[in-house]
Amino acid sequence: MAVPLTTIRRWSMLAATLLVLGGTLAACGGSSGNSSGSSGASTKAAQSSSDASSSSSTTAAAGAGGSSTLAVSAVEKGEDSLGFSKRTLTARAGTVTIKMSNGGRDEYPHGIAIEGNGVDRDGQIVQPGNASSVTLKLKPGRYTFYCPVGEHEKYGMKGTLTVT
Ligand SMILES: [Cu+2]
Repeated sequence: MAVPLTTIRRWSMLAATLLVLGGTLAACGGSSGNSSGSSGASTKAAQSSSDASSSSSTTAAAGAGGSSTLAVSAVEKGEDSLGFSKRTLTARAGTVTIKMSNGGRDEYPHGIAIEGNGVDRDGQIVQPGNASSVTLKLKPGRYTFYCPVGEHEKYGMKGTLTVT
């Protein structure tokens, strides 16, 4: 009699723990100040994937479509003249990653972000000598990639990502 009861308790404890874990994942993150909505929730899940404990539950399946990785570098011509090495990028629909390298001789921190068609996700902001990347599952359409630091987008750190 006691054995099945204990077993049931153990299972319900496990279920409760999983629920709490799931709730924590959804609640934390959000430092980038994105608007709410489904894309916001997935942003948070991806950002917390660095927690070892959550890696198994937050790994998104790639699903249909391919995956592509695009590379750009930050370009600094002056305090108010910034940019990326490319103004246009193209990718096939599916999982798209943009990796932005912030060169070791740069002066400012930079990051890479993608926005458009209901998605908006920021990669990390990194100091010179490091790379920032952002990964999103994208449908065909036009998106903007930009640097989320200060007014860098206004000073030229943006471009068009076309997904076909
Ligand atoms: Cu920047």
